[in-house]
Amino acid sequence: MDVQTHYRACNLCEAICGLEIKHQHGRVLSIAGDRQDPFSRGHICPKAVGLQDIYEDPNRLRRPLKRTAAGWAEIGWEQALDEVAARLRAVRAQHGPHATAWYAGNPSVHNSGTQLAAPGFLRALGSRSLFSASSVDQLPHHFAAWQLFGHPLLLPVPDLDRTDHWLILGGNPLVSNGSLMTAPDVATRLRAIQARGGKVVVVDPRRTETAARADAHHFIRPGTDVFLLLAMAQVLFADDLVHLGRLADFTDGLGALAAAVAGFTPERVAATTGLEAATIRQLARELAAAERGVCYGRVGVSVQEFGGLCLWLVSVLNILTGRLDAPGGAMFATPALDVLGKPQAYDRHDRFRSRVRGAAEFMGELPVACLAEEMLTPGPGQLRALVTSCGNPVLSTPNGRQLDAALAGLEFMVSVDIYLNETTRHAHYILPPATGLETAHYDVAFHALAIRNTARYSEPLFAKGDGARYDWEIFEGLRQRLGPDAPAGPAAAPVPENPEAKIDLGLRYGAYGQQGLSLDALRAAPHGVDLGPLQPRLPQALRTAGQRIDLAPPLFLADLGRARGALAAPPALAAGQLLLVGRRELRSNNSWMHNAPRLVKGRNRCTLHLHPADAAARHLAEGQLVRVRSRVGTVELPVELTENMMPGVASMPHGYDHQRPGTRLDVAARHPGPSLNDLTDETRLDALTGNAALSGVPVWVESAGA
Ligand SMILES: Nc1nc2c(c(=O)[nH]1)N[C@H]1C(S)=C(S)[C@@H](COP(=O)(O)OP(=O)(O)OC[C@H]3O[C@@H](n4cnc5c(=O)[nH]c(N)nc54)[C@H](O)[C@@H]3O)O[C@H]1N2
Ligand SMILES: Nc1nc2c(c(=O)[nH]1)N[C@H]1C(S)=C(S)[C@@H](COP(=O)(O)OP(=O)(O)OC[C@H]3O[C@@H](n4cnc5c(=O)[nH]c(N)nc54)[C@H](O)[C@@H]3O)O[C@H]1N2
Ligand code: SF4
Ligand SMILES: [Mo]
Repeated sequence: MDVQTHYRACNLCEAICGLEIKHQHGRVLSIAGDRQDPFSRGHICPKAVGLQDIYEDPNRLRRPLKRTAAGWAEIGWEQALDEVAARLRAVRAQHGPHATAWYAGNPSVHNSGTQLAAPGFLRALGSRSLFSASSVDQLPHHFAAWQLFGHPLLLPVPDLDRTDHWLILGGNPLVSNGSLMTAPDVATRLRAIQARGGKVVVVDPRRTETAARADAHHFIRPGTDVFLLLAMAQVLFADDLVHLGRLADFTDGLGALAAAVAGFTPERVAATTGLEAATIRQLARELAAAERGVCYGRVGVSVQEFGGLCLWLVSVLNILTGRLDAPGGAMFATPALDVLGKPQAYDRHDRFRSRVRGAAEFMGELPVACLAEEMLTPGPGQLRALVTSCGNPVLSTPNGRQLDAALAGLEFMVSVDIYLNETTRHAHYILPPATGLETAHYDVAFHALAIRNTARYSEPLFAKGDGARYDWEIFEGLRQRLGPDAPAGPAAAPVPENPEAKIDLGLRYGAYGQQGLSLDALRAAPHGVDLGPLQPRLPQALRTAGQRIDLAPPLFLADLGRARGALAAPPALAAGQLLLVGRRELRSNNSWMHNAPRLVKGRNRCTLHLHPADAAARHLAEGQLVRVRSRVGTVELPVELTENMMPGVASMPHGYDHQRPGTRLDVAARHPGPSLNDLTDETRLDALTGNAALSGVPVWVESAGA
């Protein structure tokens, strides 16, 4: 057979780059960017080749595993689904439906099969003990979208291709390739802003790879962005720079907002944030003065104690300057497949609370920072079982060691996952779906968050392996065995609902259905279709009462009390303490791609970055092994000295520690690195949204020999 070419979208991150894959005899020969993809235009990052590594990885699970007295045993799918369903039903019968928890990890949203089929399984499971990576990532974004625009999934994205001024807080898109902003090839788009005379400004406690390409960078003390943003709003009012434009017709609460921010002058917040008052004024005035400008905040401002307020204020700045829903500002995509549901009032907040800590539910979820305590604390309602899908919470959630211990004590655990890793080693069964190059893909989530309207469907490159199952077949198999009308014994042969039918239906009834968009139309366009630049959608798209925006929602105004308290009495650091923040690396992807040989080769990337002055004060030299200690744990790793860190701040990547026994990760286990989440503290939370405050953890750093 000749060499063949396959085109598909990469599903490893939010950028959904088009790939051109050469293959022959069932083997990948090369992976390159698809230059005919109208959106990504040939761009890829080094992680794309990881798709080949995952496909070929001998450690990747291909058959269900069952824990036995003699170790892991491979079993057949029907046996696995029957036994897992029976165990889940037994826990439900003995302890009630809510005693089984669910954790959905990051790749859930990068898999159309999981995304479309897991909800049916969850309905059959009937538990409200639902947890996901959202509460270590982006609940503040959803909370602000719900309060301002009426639905947590109505997330505005920066219109990069038309803006002249891009203010970035707590995001490093040159490395992460963008988040809650699907924008393949950020580097080129960023250069284009500068080429048309625009400006890019970064606010971050680290001079990041993005900051290095920006026109300006300002250090900020971790966790204090709320004060910067409040002061910027204050400056807009004080300097008469508020111009709502057409937003004025459907925006309320301007007076209440002005009153709420009045006390937060730049002078009042300067010392706390570490920014000069003049710099804060300049940031606000430049944003307002730009022809087209946009403020964008991401993980760094979301995973902190005032994450909800921060993401509210990011949108507030865009509204006050009239840039919401305007070209070059913050706009809403018009996705070809829209999953928003019926336009009814959104009420999924605080309908119930977590048992131990009393944390409020949001979007049907509880904060994952509460997961371990719900398993470890005895009493009625204690969690007894766990289902994980696409997640490695032992490495990804705060105080991972505590969760590690809690999982070991569960009555039952099952993981839908492709690796035997730090989390799934505690499972009684592991159900591995076909993945990556073996699956069809339509990006349900990220076309809806893209900076340009596009749609792309990918056929599987290779048939799934003999006897393998797709993720949606697994969830459908469990759903049918779990529902109220499911037979007690083995189920009849499942008749799964194919996700492709759902995608086709969604496309036909979607915004471009009348123009003929359907699954067949996308199949005929293997490089994807361009549906044009973002279009203004307000006020029609608003899901709020009367389709109006309230700039000053009571929940945010009430939460300002917490911020005022923190400004009046900042949490004191003990002598010698530093603040620890996270760091992403280009060749690493959260906790799970360290078993890809092409990605982990080279130097050790799991290092502690420290400013030379902080190192000198502790008598630490470049490369030395240091001990980092927080309230919850201690880890050791080498230190790298760099002026790119703000003095008083240290950074290290998350997702490491593959040395734990019982995993099957031959490549990853050879590469050192402790887990950042053995230091992060499960008690630090954004009280408003339930998101973990992973950033700004107080730590001590000393020589490991001390
Ligand atoms: N301290 C700190 N902690 C963080 C962060 C941080 O910045 N700092 N970032 C947070 C963020 S933003 C996120 S999103 C989370 C991510 O944390 P998680 O939700 O744990 O997600 P991943 O680490 O990406 O783990 C992916 C898991 O999915 C499995 N997997 C991969 N592909 C598939 C597939 O196709 N099907 C199935 N069933 N499984 C698959 C992998 O084997 C792995 O177990 O981490 C969070 N944790
Ligand atoms: N290569 C690679 N790409 C990825 C991932 C990966 O692990 N590796 N993960 C993917 C996932 S799940 C996500 S959610 C996205 C995240 O995408 P981004 O949000 O771009 O992620 P980060 O690179 O973590 O950027 C967060 C920045 O916030 C800064 N920061 C920390 N604390 C604060 C603070 O208090 N204030 C301010 N202003 N800044 C602060 C950090 O120094 C860091 O530069 O990336 C995705 N892409
Ligand atoms: S940027 Fe993201 S989508 Fe693009 S090739 Fe890299 S991992 Fe894949
Ligand atoms: Mo994430």
